[in-house]
Amino acid sequence: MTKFKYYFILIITTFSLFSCSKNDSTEVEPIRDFSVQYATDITDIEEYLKTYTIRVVDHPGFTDDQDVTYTKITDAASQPSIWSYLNNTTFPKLLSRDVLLYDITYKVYYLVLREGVGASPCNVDGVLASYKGDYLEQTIASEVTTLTATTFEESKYPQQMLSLYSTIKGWSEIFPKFKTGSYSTNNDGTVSYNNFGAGIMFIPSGLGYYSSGSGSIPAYAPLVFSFKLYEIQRLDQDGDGVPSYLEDVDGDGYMNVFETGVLNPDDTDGDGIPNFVDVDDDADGYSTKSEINNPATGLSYPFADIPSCSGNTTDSARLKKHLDKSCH
Ligand SMILES: [Ca+2]
Ligand SMILES: [Ca+2]
Ligand SMILES: [Ca+2]
Ligand SMILES: [Ca+2]
Repeated sequence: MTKFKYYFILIITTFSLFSCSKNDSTEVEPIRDFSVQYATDITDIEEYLKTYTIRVVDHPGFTDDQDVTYTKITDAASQPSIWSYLNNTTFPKLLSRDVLLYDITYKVYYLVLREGVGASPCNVDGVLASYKGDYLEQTIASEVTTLTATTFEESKYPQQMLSLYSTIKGWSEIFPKFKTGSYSTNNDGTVSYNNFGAGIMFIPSGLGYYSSGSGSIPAYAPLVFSFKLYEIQRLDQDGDGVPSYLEDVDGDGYMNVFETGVLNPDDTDGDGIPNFVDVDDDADGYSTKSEINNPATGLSYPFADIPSCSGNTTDSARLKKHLDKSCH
């Protein structure tokens, strides 16, 4: 009898759970598998590269210089595809960068219209940039699927620096491949930019907004950004007095952030916290800020003048004391 009672309760419970989920009208789609979505995205991006052509404004000194318009190819003979610039020896030049994130290697294509002549940001610096963003999606009309690109944002006159540390991953991976230009102040106080880096990046959704989308950008949409890099701002994320780009130990322009246990070339003491966000880079118990302080002036040494443990300040290959655990 007790046994029967137990089964009865179990059946009721099971049924009520089942009917509950059945009546649930707001079903949430589980987040898609990243590798499956990436395969879809890269197919769409490559289709876009092969079926669209660009027109670039050449108007030095004016705000529309290097503006880009995209057009779907209707005449292959007169309209070169973006793909036709792949590994070109002159500009425009279509290149790609492999980005490893959560065990997936994303290929990010970027078109270099112009490299620029100034300095490159590292991947955690601030950038003053104008940009136009499009998202890609497959739309179905009359049972025909078509890849479409929709512009969601255009920022022609940048007012503020954007930190690559907090933008989408795609931006922080591609901006370091470009340089700023030169600028001059006009009589009316406005600034003219010349010879700045300009390009287009093609970002899989896993390095963009992925399942969340953003504003009018749908979930899982690959993004196409044309951009111009006007100025950079060197940031110091850990506030130790050494700008982050000078905490890039292997000098590749990227502050790597890896999971603990993975050898990170930008993490001197190997504690899993890369130097640019580690206040004690060599784990000697003394903060970097205190180690690079010049007792004669009470100020931080300029980076190039930070001495080694033995006091050497001229050997360019010396290990600076804030990275040497044997002194402080
Ligand atoms: Ca720093
Ligand atoms: Ca690095
Ligand atoms: Ca560290
Ligand atoms: Ca230290």
